[in-house]
Amino acid sequence: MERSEALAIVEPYLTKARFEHTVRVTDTALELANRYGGNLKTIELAAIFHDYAKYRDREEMRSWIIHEPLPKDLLEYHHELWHGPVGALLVQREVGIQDKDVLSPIRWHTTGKAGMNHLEKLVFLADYMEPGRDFPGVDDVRKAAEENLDYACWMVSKNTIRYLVSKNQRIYPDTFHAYNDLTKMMEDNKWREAING
Ligand code: DGI
Ligand code: FE
Ligand code: FE
Repeated sequence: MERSEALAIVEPYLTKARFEHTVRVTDTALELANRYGGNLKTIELAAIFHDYAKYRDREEMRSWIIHEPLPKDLLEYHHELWHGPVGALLVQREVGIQDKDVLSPIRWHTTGKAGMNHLEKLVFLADYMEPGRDFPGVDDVRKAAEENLDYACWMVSKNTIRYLVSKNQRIYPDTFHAYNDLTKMMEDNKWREAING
């Protein structure tokens, strides 16, 4: 599927601001793929559709989670988490994309998980650091993204958990699993000074 066709499918489901975010995530993911590798067509489609379900009705998403083979524990956590797993399902059902390499980055883009694959990391990171984002610490993530993909993802994971704690929010287990897994990777890669600094 061509970029323009994919964007035309997603646009009606998003607000103008979210559509512009989607375009920036796509360009950022493609820049990361140029640096770190990855199939450009696959990464482009995953990025374009990553927020496909963002504005679906909450009760509709709840119903998908209840009736489809999606983790039921999602229902115990903030509904903001639902658009990733439900999005992957609907992109498969409604758009007809069957490629697992496109669907899984959509599935995991909000929480991350342990053992993220390369494309999952690219979308996870691009969603966080696209040029329209203004999170505290985002410039450090952008700098890290020029050096080491895992290190940058680790910072995203850490910043997200810190933010959620500051908001007294529950943290979904996969969000912790992503952090623990990336922290272990940093230790194994002797990035201790980055962790301690
Ligand atoms: O859809 P976007 O706004 O582009 O970005 P996103 O899908 O990464 O994140 C949506 C929100 O989800 C963001 O504010 C962080 C939040 N989030 C990520 N992990 C968790 C979480 N919220 C809760 N409550 N628990 C989590 O584990
Ligand atoms: Fe999202
Ligand atoms: Fe997004």
